[in-house]
Amino acid sequence: MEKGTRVITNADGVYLWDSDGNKILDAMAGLWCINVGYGRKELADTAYEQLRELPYYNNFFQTTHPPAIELSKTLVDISPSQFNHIFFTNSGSEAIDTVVRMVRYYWALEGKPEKTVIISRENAYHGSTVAGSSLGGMKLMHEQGGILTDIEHIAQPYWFGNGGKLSPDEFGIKIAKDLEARIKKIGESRIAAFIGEPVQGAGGVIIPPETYWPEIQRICDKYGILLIADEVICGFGRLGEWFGSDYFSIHADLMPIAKGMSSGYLPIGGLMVGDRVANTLIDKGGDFNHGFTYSGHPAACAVALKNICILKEENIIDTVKNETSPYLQKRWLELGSHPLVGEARGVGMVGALELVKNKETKEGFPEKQNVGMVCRDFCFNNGLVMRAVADTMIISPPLIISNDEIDELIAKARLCLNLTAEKIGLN
Ligand code: PXG
Repeated sequence: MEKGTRVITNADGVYLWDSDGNKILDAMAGLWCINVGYGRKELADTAYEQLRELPYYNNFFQTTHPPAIELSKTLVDISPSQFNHIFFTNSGSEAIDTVVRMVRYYWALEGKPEKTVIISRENAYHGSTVAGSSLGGMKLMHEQGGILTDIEHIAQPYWFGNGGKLSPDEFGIKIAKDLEARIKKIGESRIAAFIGEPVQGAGGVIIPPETYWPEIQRICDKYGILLIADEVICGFGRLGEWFGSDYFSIHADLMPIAKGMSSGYLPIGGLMVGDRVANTLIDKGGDFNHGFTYSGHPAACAVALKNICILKEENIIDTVKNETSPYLQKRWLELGSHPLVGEARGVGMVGALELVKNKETKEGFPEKQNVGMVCRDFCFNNGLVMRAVADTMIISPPLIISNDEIDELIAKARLCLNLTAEKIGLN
């Protein structure tokens, strides 16, 4: 079937326009990344000026340049106190590849080279390079190209889908304890690290119960394994704090970052390296033979720096925390009463709606009915980008969305739920 492709031609604030002239509210912030919104002239100017001043130089061989130095300082400033080093990459996936090499190198330097196993979670998303798709927990991706050895996946903290009769808090503890069980099964001497997104994004906005992260932290601390918080989506204000780790009080050893780091204006990512790992690498290691031609590209660094300045100067993260995200969440949860919605959940500037056939029993629709895609298509055709992950509808709007725009988002989402219910004959 000829599906056709929508061509997005220009954008401003929270809105996109396509080549047919349709105006669309982008409730996905591009791909979870346009945190400061579209149309920021100052970011374009910054890139232009930097490209004229110094378009390229590398960060190898004891060289660097002012944008990389300034951005490093700023990242250290805004991140939790154990992070005093950054390794630049061009994407989240490259940051994840860096994690795998760095974690194993760390343990080798610590005299424990047999500690190579990294534990991740089912349905996690950590990128699409070989390391990223291996650490990710998406079966469909594993079937395409296989996975790296010494990667394990435990259950995800998905209360709506798997909580059964347990309260969210009981379920959070139970699922976190899977980590301990897996450590014991594989053997403590082989386990290098645990990795998780503070809130799972691409997997369908899976928000862990409050008890989950403290229990994960306790287990990582007990066994001395490295804790990696993948902040590619949660970082730079998405949860109303600089990092998801701030929101959940996670004390991570490594934090991959990307996306909101530059609000997507130019590709850049990185791995924030905590003192525990950095000290070993510096004291015991020689050169870490790793890096990319464009790591810490001057224009991308300059834009990321300016983007962080905008987040600070316009008080965007405080506004999200105290004004717009409470409003978004209040309005979003109202959609939970819709006949098609089994659960509405959200935190900060992310949200999910579970579309179900039966609200009481939580029974879902047959996969082939593609209800999520039906709803997503109604959204697109009615001026709203809302994503479908199977039958879970998800949002992650730009952080600068106003309360009026939130009202518009909710009204459009409700309209599309109604149209979906009507189309599939649910009333
Ligand atoms: N970690 C997380 C948590 C991510 O969400 C990556 C790593 C990889 O980043 P790069 O920059 O290499 O893409 C991501 C990326 C989706 C979708 O369908 C999500 C991402 C990428 C593409 C699609 O929601 N997240």
